[in-house]
Amino acid sequence: MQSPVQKCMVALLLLGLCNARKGDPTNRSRNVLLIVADDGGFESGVYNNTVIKTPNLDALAQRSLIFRNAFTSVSSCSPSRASLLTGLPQHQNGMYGLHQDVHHFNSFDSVQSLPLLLNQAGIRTGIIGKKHVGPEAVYPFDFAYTEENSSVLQVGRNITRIKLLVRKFLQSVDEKPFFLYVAFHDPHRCGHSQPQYGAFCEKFGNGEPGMGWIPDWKPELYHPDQVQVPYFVQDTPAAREDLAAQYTTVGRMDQGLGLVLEELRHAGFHNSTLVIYTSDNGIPFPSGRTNLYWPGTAEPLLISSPEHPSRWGQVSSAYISLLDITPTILDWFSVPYPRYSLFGKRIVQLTGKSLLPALSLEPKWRTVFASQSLHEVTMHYPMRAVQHGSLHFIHNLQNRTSFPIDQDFYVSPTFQDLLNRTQAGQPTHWNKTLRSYYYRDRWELYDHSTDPTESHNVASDPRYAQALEELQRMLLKWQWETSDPWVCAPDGVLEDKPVPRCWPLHNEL
Ligand SMILES: *[C@@H]1O[C@H](CO)[C@@H](O)[C@H](O)[C@H]1NC(C)=O
Ligand SMILES: *[C@@H]1O[C@H](CO)[C@@H](O)[C@H](O)[C@H]1NC(C)=O
Ligand SMILES: *[C@@H]1O[C@H](CO)[C@@H](O)[C@H](O)[C@H]1NC(C)=O
Ligand SMILES: *[C@@H]1O[C@H](CO)[C@@H](O)[C@H](O)[C@H]1NC(C)=O
Ligand SMILES: *[C@@H]1O[C@H](CO)[C@@H](O)[C@H](O)[C@H]1NC(C)=O
Ligand SMILES: *[C@@H]1O[C@H](CO)[C@@H](O)[C@H](O)[C@H]1NC(C)=O
Ligand SMILES: *[C@@H]1O[C@H](CO)[C@@H](O)[C@H](O)[C@H]1NC(C)=O
Ligand SMILES: *[C@@H]1O[C@H](CO)[C@@H](O)[C@H](O)[C@H]1NC(C)=O
Ligand SMILES: [Ca+2]
Repeated sequence: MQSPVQKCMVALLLLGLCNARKGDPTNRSRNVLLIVADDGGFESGVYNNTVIKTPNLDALAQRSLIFRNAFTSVSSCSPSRASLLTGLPQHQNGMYGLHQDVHHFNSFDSVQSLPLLLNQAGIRTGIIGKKHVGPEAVYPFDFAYTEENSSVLQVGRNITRIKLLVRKFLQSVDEKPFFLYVAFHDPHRCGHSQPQYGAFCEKFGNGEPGMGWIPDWKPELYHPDQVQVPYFVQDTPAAREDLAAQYTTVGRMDQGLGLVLEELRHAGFHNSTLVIYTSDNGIPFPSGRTNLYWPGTAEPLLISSPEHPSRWGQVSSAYISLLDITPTILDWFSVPYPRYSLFGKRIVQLTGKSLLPALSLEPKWRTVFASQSLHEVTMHYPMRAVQHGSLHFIHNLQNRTSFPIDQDFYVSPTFQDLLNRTQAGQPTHWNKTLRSYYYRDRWELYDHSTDPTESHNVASDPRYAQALEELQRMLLKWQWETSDPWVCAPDGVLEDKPVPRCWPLHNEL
């Protein structure tokens, strides 16, 4: 029997890590702290919202490279987290939709995830907050306080509890480097699960009767008149009130982030830890979460490296995918991606890239891909998309069916307001109609250089014919490279033998 330490040494030797660490004259240990917001967006000072108070995010940004063109590859919680932790899009890692309850999606058993690879390389791993991925064997963590064995409100929204758990993790680290993943449940909606705490759980722990108390939280309240209504949300009293509640919850997360970073500093890891802040999917408003439009996929992304101060506080325009996070963290730890296949002989390859070079020099990255299949199990609405510079192209594989609405968003004040106004024939003050939201063109192409709000679909404009063809080609190439089972949909059937190819259905699509 080998002791865990011996096993680790063997693993390290196999990966050539022991040599690398010995050969490194500074022998500095390198750690990673990954902080992920749940349904967080651009409600922060660093992203130029001038109303909301997010002093801790803003301070982190002063020690970070700030990305303005970062995108999730999928606008749904479990699929996004699985993609973040594997570097593989949802259609390749198997997490096609939500993990919990009846939805029951899981990644394939043989997927080699980031926590698994880091664990094998002798790096201590921890997760605090919302995990929402499985199976356990694919996503193992040495230290885990998640919804699987705690209350998600406590480990995901109670910032005092989170602070104490981070402290516990940091006190228990040995000489090994660590990867700590703090996954806030804030600022996710609450109306569907715990309406007593408000639409965004903005009252949870505020000290009022029945709300409990979070000792470290000083709630910031906002008046509905104050909020900045994004272009994709209707400007009505109901939506403004919804946004004001969201701001208060973002404020709790911001204060939590401050506490987490203070724990890191206090434990002496401030100068050896790569800190990454992002969110899993767009905000839960129309065109946001569950959509591949800009509001559904654009994410905040701050990367703070103590070793790369030259670009601190700068804003990068490079196009970044959250599929790049796994390659970035592997690069930081010098852990190679293994050679293996999931099905058949095809070797799994990461299509993302390490973002570390961007910390020194502005890169020319211009292309990101996206892929969504479901959210809830009933919400099959496959979409594939590519952004290349200012062009955003979306393929709605099954556009003849109505775009599905999830349970959580359905009961939200903003969506109820849209339904009520539409039913009553009142002005919605919305940029879309329910009809146009439910029924979409199969091909959507938006040119951000002239149309930043994605209001005009130019897919059938002859001036974009060549660009459209090129984008379709790029997208299909990526689908083949990432073994997308939907690659032939909606007008063909994929047959793997003798060589994978699409056979026509003649279904007039
Ligand atoms: C590198 O640091 C580790 C942990 O502090 C220590 O055990 C090891 O001896 C150091 N190696 C060298 C070559 O200094
Ligand atoms: C915020 O606005 C300023 C001034 O327009 C701009 O220079 C900066 O890049 C913006 N920041 C982000 C993150 O977009
Ligand atoms: C949750 O699991 C971790 C081990 O992963 C364990 O240390 C911790 O005590 C558990 N917490 C609860 C509340 O059961
Ligand atoms: C938050 O956690 C702290 C520390 O565990 C606890 O004292 C407090 O009661 C919790 N607050 C709520 C609202 O659950
Ligand atoms: C922090 O790390 C950087 C790069 O490794 C080093 O140059 C700097 O001296 C360190 N600062 C402190 C206060 O240790
Ligand atoms: C779906 O896309 C096709 C092709 O662009 C279009 O003709 C049709 O109107 C779209 N919508 C529906 C509901 O079929
Ligand atoms: C929508 O209408 C229902 C039924 O009349 C009402 O109960 C609800 O408060 C309304 N919600 C909004 C946000 O207008
Ligand atoms: C949506 O709103 C934006 C900003 O107000 C505007 O530029 C755009 O033209 C609007 N789109 C539609 C379809 O009305
Ligand atoms: Ca989410």
